[in-house]
Amino acid sequence: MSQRTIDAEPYPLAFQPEATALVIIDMQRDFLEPGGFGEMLGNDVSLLRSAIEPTKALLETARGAGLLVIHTREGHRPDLTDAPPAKLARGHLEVGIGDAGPMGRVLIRGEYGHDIIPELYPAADEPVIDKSGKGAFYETDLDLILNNRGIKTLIVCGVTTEVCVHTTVREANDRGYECVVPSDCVGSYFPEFQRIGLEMIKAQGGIFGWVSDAGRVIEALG
Ligand code: C5J
Repeated sequence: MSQRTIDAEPYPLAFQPEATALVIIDMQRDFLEPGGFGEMLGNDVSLLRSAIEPTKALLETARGAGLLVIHTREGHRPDLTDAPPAKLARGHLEVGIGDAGPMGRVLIRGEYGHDIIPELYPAADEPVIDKSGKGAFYETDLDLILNNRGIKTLIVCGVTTEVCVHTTVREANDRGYECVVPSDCVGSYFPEFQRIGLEMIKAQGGIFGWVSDAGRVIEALG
């Protein structure tokens, strides 16, 4: 196996491309486009769009380098049997999870709004993990897929930084994976959460991961 290094904080991350996966979290219309769940929660969804181009560049490089690429989607079964009542009630939304919105039923599998944006659409051979929670390991087969492929290092992109990206990186860290988050490939509706969320990952000697950026990760994969 070939050993390489990603320039990152708090210190360079050694990795082997064969044992590394790119994981793209929840780049769905429901979070990135007007009329979806993100907007229903009162957010300015345009704030997430800066993550699209750097993630696209990294995705193309990862595909070229032969990395395992995994996509996730947050959402629920049409009958909502996998949606905790507490999640459905949260926020007292006028139009919430399961209700009809401009892009179909909000956060429901199979609906237009639930799918991944065209810029980052999964290739036919790339696993898509449908998750009902914020973390990509919770009640999914992600850990099984990664283990079967001998994956040790995760490059984690997507939205939102302090919610599903953070939860997934924390879950991965507890399972023994080394995670690097490219700062320009993640997005938040709250600029201060974006900044602090990234600080939290790399603080205390990399308490649960590393932070880099698309350019430096692409260089390491090149
Ligand atoms: C949220 C996510 N923010 N994908 N989901 O509810 O971060």
